[in-house]
Amino acid sequence: MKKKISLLFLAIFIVGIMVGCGSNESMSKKVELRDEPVKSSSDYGNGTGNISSGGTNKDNNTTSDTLKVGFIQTANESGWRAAHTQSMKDTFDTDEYTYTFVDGQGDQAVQIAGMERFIKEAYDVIILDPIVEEGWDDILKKAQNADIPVIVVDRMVSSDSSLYSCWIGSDFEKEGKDAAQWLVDNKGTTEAQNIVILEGTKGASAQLGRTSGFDAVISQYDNYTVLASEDGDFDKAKGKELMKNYMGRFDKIDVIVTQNDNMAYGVIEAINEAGKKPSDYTIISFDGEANAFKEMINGNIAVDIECNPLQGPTIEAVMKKLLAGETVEKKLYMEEGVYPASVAAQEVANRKY
Ligand code: GZL
Repeated sequence: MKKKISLLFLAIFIVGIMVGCGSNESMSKKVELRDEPVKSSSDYGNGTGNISSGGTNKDNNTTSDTLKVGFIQTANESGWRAAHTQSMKDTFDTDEYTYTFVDGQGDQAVQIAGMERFIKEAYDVIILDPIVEEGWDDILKKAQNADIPVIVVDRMVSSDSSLYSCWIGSDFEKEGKDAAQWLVDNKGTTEAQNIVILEGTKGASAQLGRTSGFDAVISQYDNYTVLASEDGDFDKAKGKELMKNYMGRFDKIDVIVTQNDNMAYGVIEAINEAGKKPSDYTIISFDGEANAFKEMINGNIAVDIECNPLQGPTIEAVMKKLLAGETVEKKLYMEEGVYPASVAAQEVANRKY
């Protein structure tokens, strides 16, 4: 009798394992998105745009003989931005520097106040990521008169290039052209395609370049019609609202261009909440975040145009050349690629932001 019971338990145990494996095999291929939130500005600055200092040496005292490097960031509006800020912190918040970070809070006045303070405190270098391109001449002249080199990064200023040492960032015009060329290469030049565009923060270099680059290519083909191209401010919630607005205004949308991944996440939510599927559209996004690669694996985004935020080491190398009196390129572009959904599964593990 005992033998029969133990055989029965063994059989149940074996069946249980097989069912478990089976359920593993049949597990949905849906890739879970990272659930840690984008860090808020207060994770970096003290949230009020005031200066938060770093760069302490081993015994936690700030030494006066280390190079004083001040970095003024735009805000913390996206995962891309958080990665950019982290790259700068990893590079400059070390014993080699007295590193001070200013959270621009999305406000040019806060950024300018940060520059005023770095000039007053005679910093050795100021690194600026300008929220918008206009309105920098006066403060750049002030820094120049104080003999403090300014390195502009990521976004550009419209000021004359004699007012700053150099610029390091992405070729936004090329990013826009690459997006349009991918679309033409993959959707052809005959079938009618209605496009809606969700633009980034108005006046930001990324918004200006991606918009003009995309238009320069797509306007050459009669089968593509841009129904609307409006400001989503690089923000997920605003992108979601704008997509809802677009879906209410237009009966037929084929292509959705979001000028950063955060707005793409908002677009995907809006489409799902409308009872539709993101895969019913061709969604083209920018930045190349790991979460966007997961959306490509899940069939929600068709292609992502990379915009590399890991600029810290490049900026440090250029800064050292500058301070050593060597000549540096006035413009230095980051290495970037175009990632269609077909490569997302093999690439997602390599994404560093
Ligand atoms: C691009 C950068 C843009 C990103 C957005 O270099 O300025 O700002 O594409 C971010 O995600 O908000």
